Amino acid sequence: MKLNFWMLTAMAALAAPSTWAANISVTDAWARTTVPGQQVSGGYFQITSDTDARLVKVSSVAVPRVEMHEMSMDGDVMRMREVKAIDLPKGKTVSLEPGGFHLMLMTLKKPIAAGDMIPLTLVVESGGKKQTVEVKAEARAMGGGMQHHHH
Ligand SMILES: [Cu+2]
Repeated sequence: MKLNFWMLTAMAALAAPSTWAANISVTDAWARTTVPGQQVSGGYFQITSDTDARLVKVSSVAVPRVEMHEMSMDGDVMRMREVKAIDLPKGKTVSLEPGGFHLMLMTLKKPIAAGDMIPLTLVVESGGKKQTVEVKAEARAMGGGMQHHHH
């Protein structure tokens, strides 16, 4: 009985949005296609929370390692660094895009082809609690010269 109770509780928690949970909307999720041998790609999306929150982790069952990075200008040199969290101010759309915050999809085992759907699990923290948001990023080729080098 005890086991059943906890199982039901766990299922209910998964099924029903709790009252504390932030309302997170993620749009235009995409990932960059890669060529054979390339082990690193970038992931991007727009995310909005209806309450002050922070994106604290992103993972994917399809990608061995996912990091959150920020690109910024250091003098006239573009640099990027890993960030532990991305702030999601209430009601503000935060863009992960080439040249700013982005996901780094690392240690890829096989190339990402155009049209591939990359599942992403976002962990968002608000009011000291965490919730997950499932997103699918569609792989697209990106033209233009800005290469995303590994560190
Ligand atoms: Cu990066």
